Amino acid sequence: MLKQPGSLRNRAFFLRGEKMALLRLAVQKSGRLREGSLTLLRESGINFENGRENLLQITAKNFQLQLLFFRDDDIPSYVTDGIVDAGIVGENVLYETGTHTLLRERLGFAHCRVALAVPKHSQISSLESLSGKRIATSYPEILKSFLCEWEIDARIHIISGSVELTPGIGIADAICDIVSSGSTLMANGLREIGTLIESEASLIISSNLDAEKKALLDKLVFRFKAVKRARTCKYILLNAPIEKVDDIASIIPGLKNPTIMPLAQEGWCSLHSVIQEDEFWEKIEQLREAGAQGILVIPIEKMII
Ligand code: PRT
Ligand code: ZN
Repeated sequence: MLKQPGSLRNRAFFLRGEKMALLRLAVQKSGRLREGSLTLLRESGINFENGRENLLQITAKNFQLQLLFFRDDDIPSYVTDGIVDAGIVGENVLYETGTHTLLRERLGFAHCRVALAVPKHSQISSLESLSGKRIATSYPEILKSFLCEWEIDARIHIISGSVELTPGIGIADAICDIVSSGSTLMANGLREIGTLIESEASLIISSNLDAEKKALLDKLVFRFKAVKRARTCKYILLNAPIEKVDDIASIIPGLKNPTIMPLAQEGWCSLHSVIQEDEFWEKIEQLREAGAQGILVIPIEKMII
């Protein structure tokens, strides 16, 4: 009897008798990276079952891709050992595990930093004043190399979680931990005194991929970049009097030049362009001053350049 494709789904794609490779991508099983990773894949046009958190693997329906779910700390070594071909992890984990060379592409979500913090009223006000002090952290390697680089002789107290509580119970004078919004530090009466590294979710890849998997990976990276770019840009449309077009076009040059089209009303035209989200308000003010009217700003779904 013919085997149903479902029974082969975790091994390889079969297409008209031909066996095709599956790119194996490790994603965090549960935690802060899981949803962002799955959303990025979906926005990249990759469909897969809406997996329950206890699923260990899923195969995409329309791309030669298998997702495998692990704890984030284990992903770099699985990539290095060839158990998976690629993975998505926070850059902080790469620094901590000494695997930063695996990084292929920063993915633009789960932004955070590894930072030093001390109790609000502590005498410690500079990096130098950490000398001789105890610093609690779950990131001993990042902290060790930072202290070494700055020639600070402090003691590292390794702790696996709830680092922010340690100064309050007298275990440490300072902490080195992940900070995102800063509200955990504030809630625990802590003040940030310095950043060791910035981090975001990153795609890491094995150095031993065959040509077929490399091609699949390039395709995936191409899609990730298009989604990431679109998330940071907006499409802008506006009306302008013809005599102001040059000034306005110079404010929003877009990818090459703005598209300029005449309006039905004589002496007016419409300009279309792309702007970076973080320049948005500044540009809008400049455009209004330059005489733009009827400004529309629209999200972009994908952006290929
Ligand atoms: O179970 P597993 O080992 O897979 O997960 P985990 O518990 O080790 O990691 P998880 O899910 O907490 O975080 C995964 C990754 O998300 C981290 O390695 C970072 O790259 C990234 N990330 C982004 C964060 C945060 N933001 C973050 N805010 N990781 C942790 N935090 C914690 C931080 O430890 C602190 O307790 O949130 C608190 C601070 O947040 P703010 O917003 O109050 O400053
Ligand atoms: Zn972890």
